[in-house]
Amino acid sequence: MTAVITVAPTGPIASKADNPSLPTQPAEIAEAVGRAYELGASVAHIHLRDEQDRPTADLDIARRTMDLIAERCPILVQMSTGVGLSVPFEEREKLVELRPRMATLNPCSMSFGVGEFRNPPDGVRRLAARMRELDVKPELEIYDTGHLDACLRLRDEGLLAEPLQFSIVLGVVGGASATADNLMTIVRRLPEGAIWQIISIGRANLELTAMGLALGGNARAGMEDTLYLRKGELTQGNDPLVARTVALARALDRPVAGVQETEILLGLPRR
Ligand code: KMH
Ligand code: ZN
Repeated sequence: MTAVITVAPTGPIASKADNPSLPTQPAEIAEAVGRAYELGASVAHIHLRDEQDRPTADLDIARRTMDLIAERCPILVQMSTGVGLSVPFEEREKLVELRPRMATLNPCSMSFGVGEFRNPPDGVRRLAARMRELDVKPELEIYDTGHLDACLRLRDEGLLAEPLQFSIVLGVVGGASATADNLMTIVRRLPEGAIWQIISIGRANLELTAMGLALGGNARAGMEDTLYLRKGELTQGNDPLVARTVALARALDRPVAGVQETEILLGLPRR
């Protein structure tokens, strides 16, 4: 069965000092996303940075980035409402007003590395309801089993439409660690008909991405998740990470899905 590959080119944490090939400005992000599309990605998970490369929810920067991507390729934009640890939730949630096809919904507050990732329950409900009104499909980012339970409560409150689309995010310091056992535990608990992808942060990125694909999940690739192609070797941009993940899928006899097929597989509201 086909696999949906998402590119996550930037993320909220790394800087060009960590890896000089990190795309941070709108034109750089659009270029990286365009190349990822040509390599087989059909979804782009977008974090925005301001002129000083700091995480931002600035709507003008968001609009410009989305426009530049749309000029380059028809990839489906999945806007991060996680944005960055330093950006208030009340600013982050405004990003869905631009009506990207998808946006992330992080159901729980948590420790996140050395910082705190704030997702207040009333704000999460408000954002879920607004996304439903705007036909923006939530990509549910779960970092532990309790986050899955929180999403099921949102569904039972009528705030999330089926099929639920999960990212199982492992390896964040503050969430479940990136182990095969944790992946299996969460996959086993997903509700019937759920769609999911593996996001493995850091050292175990390759192994758990391969495992997630082998289990029938979709997969994410990009410098948000790892700055290294292999131990001690910085990746030269997002291309090698995307190309490797596409190759993993194909090696597992899972062709990668194009944009139209992805819209159906992810249950995106028709526009
Ligand atoms: N913003 C990070 C703290 C998301 O994209 O919604 C977590 C994150 C999740 O990147
Ligand atoms: Zn993100």
